[in-house]
Parts: sequence; structure tokens; C-alpha cells
Amino acid sequence: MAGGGTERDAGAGVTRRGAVCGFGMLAGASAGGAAAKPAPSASAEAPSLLYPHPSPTRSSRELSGLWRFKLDPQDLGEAGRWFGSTLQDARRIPVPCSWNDLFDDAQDYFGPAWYETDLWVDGEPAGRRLVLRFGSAVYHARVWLNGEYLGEHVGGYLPFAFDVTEAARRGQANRLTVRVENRLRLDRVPAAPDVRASHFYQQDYPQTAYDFFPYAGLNRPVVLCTLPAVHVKDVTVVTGLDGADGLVDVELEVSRGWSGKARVTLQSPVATAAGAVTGAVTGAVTGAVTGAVAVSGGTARLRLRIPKVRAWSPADPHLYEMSVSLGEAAAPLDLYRMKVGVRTVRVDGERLLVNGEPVFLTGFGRHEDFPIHGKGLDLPVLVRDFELLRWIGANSLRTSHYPYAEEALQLADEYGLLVIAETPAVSLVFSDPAEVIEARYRQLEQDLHEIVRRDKNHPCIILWSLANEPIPKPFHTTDPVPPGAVEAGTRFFSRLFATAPELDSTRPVALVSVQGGPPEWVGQGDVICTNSYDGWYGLSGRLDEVPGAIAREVEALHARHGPKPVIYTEFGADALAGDHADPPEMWSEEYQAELIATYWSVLRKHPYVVGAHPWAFADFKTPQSLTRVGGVNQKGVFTRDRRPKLAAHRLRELWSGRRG
Ligand code: BDP
Repeated sequence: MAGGGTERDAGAGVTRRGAVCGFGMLAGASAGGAAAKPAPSASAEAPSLLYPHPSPTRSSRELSGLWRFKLDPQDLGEAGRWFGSTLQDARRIPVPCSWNDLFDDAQDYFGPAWYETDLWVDGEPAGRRLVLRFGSAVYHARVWLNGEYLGEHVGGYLPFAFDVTEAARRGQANRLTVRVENRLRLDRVPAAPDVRASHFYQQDYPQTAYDFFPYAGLNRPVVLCTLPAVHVKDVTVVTGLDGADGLVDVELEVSRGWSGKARVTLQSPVATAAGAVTGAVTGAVTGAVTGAVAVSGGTARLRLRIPKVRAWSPADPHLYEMSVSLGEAAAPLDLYRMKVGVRTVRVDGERLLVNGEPVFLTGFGRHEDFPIHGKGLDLPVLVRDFELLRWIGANSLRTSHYPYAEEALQLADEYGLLVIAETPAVSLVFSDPAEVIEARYRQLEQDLHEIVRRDKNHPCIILWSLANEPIPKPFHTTDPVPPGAVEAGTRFFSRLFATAPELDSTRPVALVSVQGGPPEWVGQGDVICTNSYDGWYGLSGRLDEVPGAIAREVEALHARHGPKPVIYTEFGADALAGDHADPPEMWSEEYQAELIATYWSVLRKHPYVVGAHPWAFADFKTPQSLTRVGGVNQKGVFTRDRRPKLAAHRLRELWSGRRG
């Protein structure tokens, strides 16, 4: 194929030319670390995917702005070498942003689209590696610089990067071209539905198997980074508590199989009276904690002990500043800075423990969703959402139903929100053909590698969710479950549950089941997570029958899976803001508030229930369908523009303990 790309979809990861994803060092206290590679030429080495925090030895420049954009419905671009010259008849598109709400012809567009921008690198410090890092591209991306093919990435919600040191030219504009393709396909994760088998989602437009709008494009920032030839390529931090002390195990991966001296320093930032942040150390720690280590063949491990540690917790989300420097302290070859929260997480019988203390999760599943931006990273909305979560008394969040932007996790670390981090495996159907299921498995396993690699160091993440609502057959079909579908799912999740602890042995793992889903699947989790819609999809309108139904359901879960903690990851009702009814009727604000309060009071009576997340934080756009008024799922306790419904006020009272 022109440009060097080959159709290698459903395969996952990045291919070609100094590109990376997830094949390197794996997370976890006992993970092996990167094998010492024979010193490869820097351009052949996969670039680092560490979040590009700037430092004295590194720079990061967002390429956000107005790019050129063109749909390619006939898929002519690659054969026509559109990457070889300036895009003809292009219009402007902001990056980051989803394309759907911007242009009428792009709203329900599925196919390739081309992005292009000019890039000057003359301002970047000379003598460093130049890396282009994409926060995400939904769903498949191919990238060229000055017509030279850099590589591709498959999977919509995770970063990828290319070393462009050789491809970039100084003294002239560099043409960066990206082909993004968003087809809804059976073999993708998340998948399109098999319309031959589905009677329900056939009604939806566009036809997704899941209940959120398939916003597409370059949804997260593209960043031009510089870093030294010898640099910190990956860092894995695992924290522990030993009496009053904190333990911080650090594993380093350094580029080019480098050997030499490294130093790791931890210190507490403190706001001065003027509000500025200084490098001074507070609390019981007197002075920064530093450890020196010899890096050999590109890897090193060390343990730092923080006397009288100030542990990270929702009540006190204290973060230490960590810096890793290579070479001589006075003139480091590289300096990487990141934040570290010291905490432990563990399942103990029916309890979920953070720092040894039982926690009860209040909070929500949410979506990256806002009018016009779609799933484009929108920092103002993100900050507003975190403020609202604090206002309502939430202490947790599920990244339903895909990995969120890294900035969301950074904020969760700072706000002290406990996060259930979910893969993009939403609504997988196991009556689909075996080869399709296998293709999805390969993609999902790759996603899991990439997620753990990206997010392993966030103290906020306390639980991995491998999937949301996998089902043996499509919803609302009257056909029986086809033979073998439950077993196919059991095999699928056994493999995935075996992989997760190899990548991260420090966090519990679960999958989110749907009411009535196969117990063999959810039962493999360390925590039983379930979604439940009594009073909405079942027992519609019959609020008085709901408490009994919930109690029977939760007790059955406990009997089947105990002793394990149970989290209700979804329950709720659509409410049209402004619609009122007394006595409460479906779709009114009163009904939603009453139903949520009912769940809360029943769940709180069962000590093994350790979390209750009403669905959802805010209303969000969906495909058009008979059940989605205005093309919006109205189960938010906030409206799509973040105004509280009655349920938000009710939850605020319940979660503050002001009302039982
Ligand atoms: C659950 C799904 C969620 C949907 C919700 C609903 O996990 O994605 O949005 O139902 O129907 O089954 O509102």
C-alpha cells in the first residue's frame, strides 16, 4: 500500500518505525523490567510513552490549534498519496476535538479522514530526540511526516508516539499528516453489533453495540517533545506502608541500554503564604529523601523509605514530587519529574482497604462527553466535573467505558478520588463468531498492556475493570443463548484475568457485569461489580417493589460469590430535567431521585457492599434510538451542561450523612 502502511487492523498496538506501545517493561512490584537490549540506534528504539512533563532536559509543546481536515469517503487518500503534498480542499478542524458535532457531513461519518498541520522544529533545543506523541486517535491512525510514513496505531483511547528526529527538518515547515479511520467493525473494541443477530440495536443510529455516541478523531492533544538521547524511558512506582514509614519501590528503564548512575528524589511541595509552590519539605519529613542506584543495561531498581510518611488518601491526597536524574547530579543527562502518592490497596475478605482502612465508594460512572467538543479533551469541563464531584460528596469515579485522558487521572490524584479504571471492552457479545471474538481478545489484551503501562503510577487507581457488561447474546433478543456462548466468554475472561496480575500485581481486578450476566464471568474478579436497573428496565414504574428486588439480588450475589466485596457500579433512571411528578413517575426528576435513594438505603444495609455508583454523573449523547430522548441518555444526575437535577441534591444529602 502506498505510504508503507498495511491493513493490519484488529492486531493492536503501534507498528513500524520507532513506534511504541506496551511491549516493553510491564508494571508491578515483581515485573521483570525491560530486557537489556543491544544498544540499538536511537531512531530504531521505541520512544518513551511517559507523560511528557517538561524539565530542564525535556520540552513539550502541544500542537493544539486549527489543523487542516478532509473526509475521504471513497478511501482515495492513501492510493492518491494525500500525505505527499498539502491536502486539497481542506477545511479547518480544532485539535483536540471530535469531528462529529462540527460538520454536518461528519456527524455520522464512518471512514477515513485526513488531518494535516505544519510544524516548525527550529525553536526546539538542538541535539535532542524529537518525539511526536498522540494522546489518542479514534480508532485507527496512520501518520506521515513530510510524506515519510512513521507508523500506525490501533485502538481509540491510548497514546502512541514516534521518534521523528530524522524525519523532521529544520529551517522549513514540516508537514504532519494523519489518517484517522473510525469504522464500526465487529472485530474492534468496542465492537459494532452483529446486526444479523440483534433485534434491538438495529433500531439505533449509528449502529453501535454500546450506549454512547461514537465520537471520533484526534480527541486528545498531540505533543512535540524533546528529550536527551539517553533518557528515562519508563518508571514504575509501587508504594507500601511499613508502620509510620512509606516505602517507594522504583523501577527504571533507560534508553539505549544505558549504564551509569541515577538518583531518585522525593519531596513534598508546599504552598507558601503567597500561594507559590516551593521545593521545601513539610510535615514530618525533614529534607528530601534521595536514593542513588546504578543503572545497568538500561534498568535499575531501588527502594526509598519515607520516614513518617504522609500517605495519599481521599481525605488527604498528598502527592510527593519525584525526580529521577541520570548521570552527575550537577549536570544530569536527563531529569524526569512526576508525582507520587504513597498508598496501599487491598481486598480483605468482604472489604476493600485503602491504607488498611475500609472504604465505601460514593461516586459515578461518567463519560468524556460535551456538546461540540464531543470526546475532545476539554479541560474546563474536566475541572468543573471534579468540582461537582467534590460538591456532591463523591469519593470515587469509574472511567466508564474506556481509558480517560491522562489529565483526568492527574486531577483524580490531586482531588483524592478513587478510580475504577476501565478498558474499552464495553458490551462484548459472545454469540458472535469465534474468529471475531479472538480478534477482539488480541486487541483487548494489547489495550490492557497499554493501559497499565500508561496509568500504573496513579495512586487514584484502586481497581482495574476489564470490561463493562459483556453479554452472551445481544440485549433484547428473544433468541436463546446460543450453545457455547457462555463458555466462550468464560475462556476469554480467564485469559484476561490471568494476564492482568502479570502486568500489575498490586491492584485488584474485576469486570462489571449486568444483572443476570453469567456468574462464571464476574466471579473471576477480586471484587464483584454489577450494574442493576430495577425500577427502570425491569419493574418499570413500580418503585414499591424495588427494595425487595434489590435485596434479593444483592443477597444472591453474596451467596454465589462471597466472601468478596460487592460494588454497585450502575443503577438509576432517566430523568428529563424539568419534568416533575408527584407521586413520582418514570422520566421525572422525582422518580430518578427516589429510585437512587432507594438503592442507596438497601445497599447500605449489606456490609459486603463497598460502593454505590448511580448511573450516570451527567447526561451524555448516544446514538439516536427509541429510548434516548434527544439522542441523549438522561440518567445523569447532572444535565449535559452540568446543572444539578433533584437527584444530585438528594445524593449530596445522603453522601454527607445529612439524610439517611
Ligand atoms: C448499562 C450500560 C451503560 C448504559 C446504561 C443505560 O453499562 O453504558 O448507558 O446501561 O442503559 O447497561 O443507561
